[in-house]
Order: sequence, then structure tokens, then C-alpha cells
Amino acid sequence: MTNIVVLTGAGISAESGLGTFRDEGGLWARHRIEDVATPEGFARDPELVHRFYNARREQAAKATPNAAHLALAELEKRLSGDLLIVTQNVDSLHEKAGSTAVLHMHGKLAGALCGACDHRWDAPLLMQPTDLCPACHAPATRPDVVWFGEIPYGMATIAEALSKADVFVSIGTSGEVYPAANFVAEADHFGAHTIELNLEPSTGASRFAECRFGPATEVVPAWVREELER
Ligand code: BJW
Repeated sequence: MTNIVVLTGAGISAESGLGTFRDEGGLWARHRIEDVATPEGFARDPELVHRFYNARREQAAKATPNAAHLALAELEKRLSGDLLIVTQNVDSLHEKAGSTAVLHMHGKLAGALCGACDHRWDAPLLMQPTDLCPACHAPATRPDVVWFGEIPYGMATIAEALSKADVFVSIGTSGEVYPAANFVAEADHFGAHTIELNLEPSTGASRFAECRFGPATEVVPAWVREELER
């Protein structure tokens, strides 16, 4: 029995055609974080923020999972032990690949949230500031994603899983954003073997016991094969 926690970031979806944030030409090179990924930015210009997320929602809806997402789904099916995928990604490519134990700590493009009453529902492909909440009818609808300064989802579940993990694997994330960047330290504290799989070393690469570098579609299936042969 091996318990595994996998943390994924934008890099795992890069080869499915979805842009990362901090790589050259990434989303943050074209959009100001303060404008599109903070509650203050949304309060200032909700139309701009909806346009940003509408475009990404449309792109994500057309994207298909790649070999890395598929390998993780296969691992969940065949692993003797628990696997939890904690994703920072707002796309649903893990679910499209067949994974079921997926925790979206930064929310989902497919979700809508009422800023007035916290009601949640499935987002339409296009959202706009005048959309009304189906529960309280306030014109306060927003994408159900976690912006800077907001508390990520599922922190208690994640802490519990990290405390029981035998292996912690971080895939395609720069390690620039907290609290996700600290999961390696938490897992290590509880005795997990820690592995980074990334195109290049992340900010916190030295905190991992083992690192393997290359495109996710190559390094992830190779690691899954090894794990299943163990
Ligand atoms: C490939 C590849 C290929 C490319 N194959 N790999 C000062 C110090 C410390 C912390 C703070 C601080 N000031 C403020 C904070 C906290 C703040 C924070 O971390 N700020 C930092 C910038 C310093 N964090 C928060 O505010 C968070 N909330 C919080 O802390 O609440 C307090 C609290 C926590 C816990 C309990 C109680 C209270 C909220 C953070 C929300 C982040 N939101 C975003 C937007 C979400 C919606 C959306 O998608 O638009 O989340 S920002 C953005 O960054 C997005 C991502 O999920 C996140 C991480 O990015 P990711 O995935 O790592 O992407 P990149 O682009 O950075 O990296 C891509 C990687 O892929 C690279 O490494 C490439 O090499 C690799 N790669 N191609 C394999 N083919």
C-alpha cells in the first residue's frame, strides 16, 4: 500500500495547448496580476476580468488531456493505496482524463460563484457582470477561482493527505505561489519521499529529495510506469 499525493500546476497542461503563467510569453506577461487575479481588480473592472476568464474557459473547453494527465488517471486505477491529485489548475483536464480523486485548490473555470451569498453553480461558457445569481438574484457573479489574497480550497483535506503520504510528487509548477509551494516541506516533515517532475528546476527544487526534468508528457508516464512496477 502506497499513499501518494500529486500536486499539479500549469506545466502539466502546457502540452495540451493551455498557457502557463510565468514562463516566457505566459499569461502574466500579457495581463497584470493585480487587474485579473485579485478581488480588488474584479471590484474595479468586472468586465475585464470576465473577458479574461471567458477566453480561458473557451480554450479549456476545447483542450484535451495529454499523456501526463492520462498516466495519472491510470495510476489512480491501478495503485494499491490512495492517490489524491491536488491541482492548482482551473482546467478540468484531470477529470477529462478519467481521474476522480481531484481537489481543485484554486477553483475551476467550469464553476460560478456568487460574491454576495456564496452560492455555487455550473458556469455558462460566457459570463458577464450583469448575470444574476440563481439563488439570491444579486448581480454579483464571478468565476469560482481563487485569487491572490483569498484562501485556497480544501486546505484541511490537503493537510490530512500530506500527513499520510508515502510519496509527494510536484508536477509542472514553478513553486512561486503559496501555500502550494510549501506542500513539499509539509510532506517531507511527515516522512514522504518527495519528487519534482518539471521542465526545469522550480524555485524550490532543492527542497525535493529527487528531481526529474523534461516535458510532462515524457517524465510523468515514465514515473507512473516505475511506480506501478514497484
Ligand atoms: C512544464 C512544461 C511542460 C512548463 N512540462 N513542466 C509573500 C510571501 C509568501 C506568500 C505571500 C506573500 N505575499 C502574498 C503571499 C500569498 C500569496 C502568494 O503566494 N504570493 C506569491 C506571489 C508570493 N498566495 C495567496 O494569496 C494564496 N492565498 C493564501 O495564501 O491565503 C492565505 C491562507 C492560505 C492557507 C490557509 C489559510 C490562509 C492564493 C493564491 C491564488 C493563486 N491564484 C492563481 C490564479 C487562479 C485562477 C486562474 O487560473 O486564473 O493561481 S495565480 C496562478 O499561479 C494560478 C496558478 O494556479 C498559480 C501557480 O502557478 P503554476 O501552476 O505554478 O504556473 P507557473 O506558470 O508559475 O509555472 C509553470 C511551471 O510549469 C514552470 O515551473 C515550468 O517550468 C513548467 N512547465 N511547460 C512540464 N511541458
